[in-house]
Amino acid sequence: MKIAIVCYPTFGGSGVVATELGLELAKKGYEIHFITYSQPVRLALLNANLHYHEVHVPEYPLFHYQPYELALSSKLVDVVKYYNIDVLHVHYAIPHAYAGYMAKKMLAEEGIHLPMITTLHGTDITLVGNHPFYKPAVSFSINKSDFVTSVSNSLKEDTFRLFNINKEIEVIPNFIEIKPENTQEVVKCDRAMMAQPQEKIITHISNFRKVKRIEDVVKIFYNIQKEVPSKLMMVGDGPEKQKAEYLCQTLGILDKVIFFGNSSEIDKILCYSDLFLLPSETESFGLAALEAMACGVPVISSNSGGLPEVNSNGFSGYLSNVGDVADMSSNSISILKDEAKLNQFKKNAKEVALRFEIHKILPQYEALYQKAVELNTLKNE
Ligand code: GMT
Repeated sequence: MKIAIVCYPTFGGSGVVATELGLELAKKGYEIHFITYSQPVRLALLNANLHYHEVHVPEYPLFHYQPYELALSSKLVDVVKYYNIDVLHVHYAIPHAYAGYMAKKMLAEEGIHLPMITTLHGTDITLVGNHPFYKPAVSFSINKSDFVTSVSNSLKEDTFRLFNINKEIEVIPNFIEIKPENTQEVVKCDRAMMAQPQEKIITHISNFRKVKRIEDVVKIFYNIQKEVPSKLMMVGDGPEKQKAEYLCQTLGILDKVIFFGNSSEIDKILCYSDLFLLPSETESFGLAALEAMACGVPVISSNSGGLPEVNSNGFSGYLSNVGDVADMSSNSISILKDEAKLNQFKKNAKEVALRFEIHKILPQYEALYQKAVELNTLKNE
């Protein structure tokens, strides 16, 4: 089967999910075509089944805003025709579902019927898509998709609550590839490079946007380091990073905090981490938390959105109300101060992550592709 995948190529969760999905499908023999404006960060083109088509948007002085959707839908039409694509899978509704629908309509004019699956990831529904300037177009393109999936039950409920949707939404959670511990792929863990043996390592990974509540991360760590010798690893980049740096300076903890910037080697950081902080305002799923848990790192998170579907309270970590820095701090300290509890939570985190192992989730996508192709065949008969 030939599948075209449209996604954002950046470090965000939706792009990571789309890329990992495509890579795994290619390994299984599907022909995968990524279509986006630059090569996805986790995409290594080392498989004959993998193709990457770059969308170019030529600059023209008249355009105050470059018409990306137009260029994307034209590119889709070309790729679908040239490679005989069977299914189009768009990740993140804005503007991908809209551009996908336009491509579908253009292709239909030429007698080519292309089924489209839209996967909703989070902020395309809860923050950005919900804005009145986008809402009608987002509702329209979700309703015009042949199949719709969301990454958690919470996101599915949010979609029905915020939009006028007349389609079914199937929940297919984020997934993780767990590498067997005895393979050469397992990363070399360089803990000694980052901290003294008696220090605990706390980690946060995100795109440093407002929704991540980066200042809460710093405040929680400030409380932790007063009780437990520790270091904070801040991984990622974004608009809130500078504020976090200033706050660390004001609190006098700059020497205990390492700002890494964006990294495509998060395994190498997670392997020596003892605790992961994700106090987000909202999180449709929390892929970063799952990635931490898969490396055996317990998670201290807020209880917003889909996080309770991933982080099991009192087992793989703890959940607190958004903004409750005191509760998140005392939960962190209670785990970090008690070595036996910490080791148990590390084991539990790995156990919960196993539920989202890629080979358990992938068949749901494969079944959906099959359904989409069959429906299309029926339509064409
Ligand atoms: O977290 C972000 O801001 C990035 C965003 C994205 O679209 O790339 O992540 C969203 O999609 C991820 C993959 O499905 C989810 O795991 C994240 O929870 C979700 N982020 C939010 O809902 C804030």
